[in-house]
Amino acid sequence: MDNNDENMELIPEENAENEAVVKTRNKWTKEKTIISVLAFLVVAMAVFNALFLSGVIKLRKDSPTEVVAEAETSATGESTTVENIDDESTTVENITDESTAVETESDVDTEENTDEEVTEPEMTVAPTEVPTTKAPDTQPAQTQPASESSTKPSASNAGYKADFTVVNSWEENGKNCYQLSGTVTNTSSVGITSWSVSKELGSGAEIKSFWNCSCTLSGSNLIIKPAEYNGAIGAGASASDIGLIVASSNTLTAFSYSGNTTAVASGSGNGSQDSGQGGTSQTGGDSTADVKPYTPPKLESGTPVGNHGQLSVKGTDLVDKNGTKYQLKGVSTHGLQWFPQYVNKDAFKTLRDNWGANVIRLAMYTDEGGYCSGGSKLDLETMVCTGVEACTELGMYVIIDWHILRDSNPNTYKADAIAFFDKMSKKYSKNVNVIYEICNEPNGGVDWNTVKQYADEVIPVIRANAPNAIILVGTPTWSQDVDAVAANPVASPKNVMYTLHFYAATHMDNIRDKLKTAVAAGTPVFISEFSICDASGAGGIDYNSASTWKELINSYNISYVGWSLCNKQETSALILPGCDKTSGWSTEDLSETGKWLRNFIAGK
Ligand code: IDC
Repeated sequence: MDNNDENMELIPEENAENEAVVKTRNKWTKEKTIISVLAFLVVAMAVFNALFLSGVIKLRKDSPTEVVAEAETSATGESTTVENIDDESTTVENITDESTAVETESDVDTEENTDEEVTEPEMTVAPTEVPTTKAPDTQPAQTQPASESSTKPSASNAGYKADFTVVNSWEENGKNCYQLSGTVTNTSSVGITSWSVSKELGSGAEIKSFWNCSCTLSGSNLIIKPAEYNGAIGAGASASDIGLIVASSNTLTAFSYSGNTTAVASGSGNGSQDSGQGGTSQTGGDSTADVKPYTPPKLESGTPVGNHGQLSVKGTDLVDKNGTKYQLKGVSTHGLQWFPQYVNKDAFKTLRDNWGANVIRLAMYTDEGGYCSGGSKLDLETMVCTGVEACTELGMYVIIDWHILRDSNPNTYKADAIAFFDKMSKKYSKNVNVIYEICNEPNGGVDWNTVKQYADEVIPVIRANAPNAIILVGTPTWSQDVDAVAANPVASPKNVMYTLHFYAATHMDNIRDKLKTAVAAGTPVFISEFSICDASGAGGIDYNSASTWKELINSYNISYVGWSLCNKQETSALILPGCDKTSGWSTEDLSETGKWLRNFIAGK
C-alpha cells in the first residue's frame, strides 16, 4: 500500500492477468496511450489487492445475508426479553401462541434485511438485561433458538403440587372419617388456570363435606378440583385452606400429589401465597389474613380490666366503666372435667398477649361426669377458682359457666346452682372481672318461661353478693331463642344479658335473624359460645357463614367467646390433636378453627 512497486512484485504470483500486465510493461511499446491505460489498471489492481490483504476493506466483503442472520437472532431475543420485562401477559401469549411468535420473527426478518439496519439489533438483548428478579427458569426461553422459543411450554412448565394433611379423624357409623386440609402450589414459572388432585379412598368411600374446592368420587377415587375462585394460581403461588371431610376404608395419612396442566394464565408471578378462601388472582393475588404470617395485635397499654373496670349493660350494649361501648372477645375452655390442663395462667396469658383476648370462659359441665353427676365438686370448684384467679392476675374478664347440656332443663340442678353461685359470688364479690353465666344451653323443648323461672331465682342470689356483676342467661333451643326474651325479660334485668350460641355450619340466617330481632326489641345479647363448624363441634368449617357471622357480630358490637380450648380430635378444638402444649401455641399448633378464631379476636 505504501509502495506500489512492492505491490506489483507480489501481484504476478497471484494473478495471471497481472503477470501479463507486468510483461507488457517490461516490453515497453511506443503506444503511450496503451501503456498509460495499462499502467493505470495495474496500479488500481495493486492498490485494491493491498487493501484487501491488509484487511482494511474486509467488512465490505461481509454479505448482507450474514448480517441479517445476526439481526434475526438478536431481534428474536429482544422480542422475548423486552416483553418479559414490560408485559408479562404478552410474554405468555408469545409462548403459548405459536403463530404469534412466528409472525413476530418473520416481521423482524423482513424489517432488518438491509445493511443499514445491521447495528440496531446488536444494541439490544444482552442476557444481562434480564432483571435479576426474574424466575431463573424463565431464562431458557430467551436463549432458545427461534424455532424452539415459539413452541408451547412443556407440561413440566405448568406443574403443581398438592399437599394434604389429616387434621382430624373420628369414627362415624362404623366408618373412619377424615378431615383433610391442603394447599396446592404452582411449582411452574407461569400461571395456571386449574388443577386437579386424585386420591384413592378404597371401598365405602364417601364425601361428607368440602370447602374451597369441589369434590367428586369416581368409583372410590376422590377427585378434588378447585372452587370457582382458586383454580388460577400465579407462578410460585399457592391456594391454601382447601378442606374436606371424607369417609374411607383406607387409613388416610398426609399425602402429596403432583400434577401438570398446560393451561397458562399469566406471567411468572411473584411467588406470594394465595388463600383459597379469598380466591387467587391470576397474577399471584392477595394473601388473606389466614395465610399471612401472624403478628399479634397491638395491645392496649395496661390490662383489659385495669382499663375498663366494672362493665355494665346500657340498652343492648355492654359498656365499660366509662360508659363506652366495650366488646369482650375470647375463648372458652372445653369441659373442665375433661381438659383441666388448659386452666393455667400461661395459657390465658398467651390468649391475652398473642391473640388479643380479654375474656376466658370456664365451662363447668353439670352433667356428663361434671359438678352434679359424679364429678368432684371440690376439684371442679378449685379449678374454677384457679381460672378466676389467673384471669384476675392477668387483668382479664372471666365467665363462670354453669354448663348445662344433657340435663336440658336448668331447673334439674337448680339447688346445686344456687349453692354454687352463692359461694362463687361471695368469694368474688369484689372482683369486677367476674361474669356469671347461669345456664349454658336449655334444650329439649324447655321454653323461655321455664328458663326465666330459674333465672329469677338464681339472679337475686348473685345480686346479693355482687350487686353489679354481669349475669348471662341462656335461652331455649341451645341458646338460640334470644328473640323470645323481649316479651318477658327476667325480673331484675340490671346488667343481665341473654346468650345466643351458634355453630356457623349449622346456624345460618335463621339464627342471625333471631339476633337481629332480639337486638331490635332491646334485648342485650352476648355470644358466650360459638364455633365455625357444625353444631356437633365437628364436621366441616363453613367459612362463608362464619364470615357473615363475623361481620354481624362486629357491626352490633357483640361480645363473643369461641369454643373450645383443647386438643381434642374435633373441628371446634382450637389446638391440633398432636400438640400437647398447654400454653405458648404457635401458628403450627393451631387448628384451622384456632387460626380463624385467633384472627377474628386479633381484629384481622
Ligand atoms: C361438646 C364437645 C364435645 C363433647 C360434648 C359433650 O365439643 O367434645 O363430647 O360437648 O356433650 C354445644 C355445647 C358444648 C358442645 C358443643 C359441640 O355447649 O358443650 O361441646 N356445642 O357439640 N352447643 C352447641 C354445640
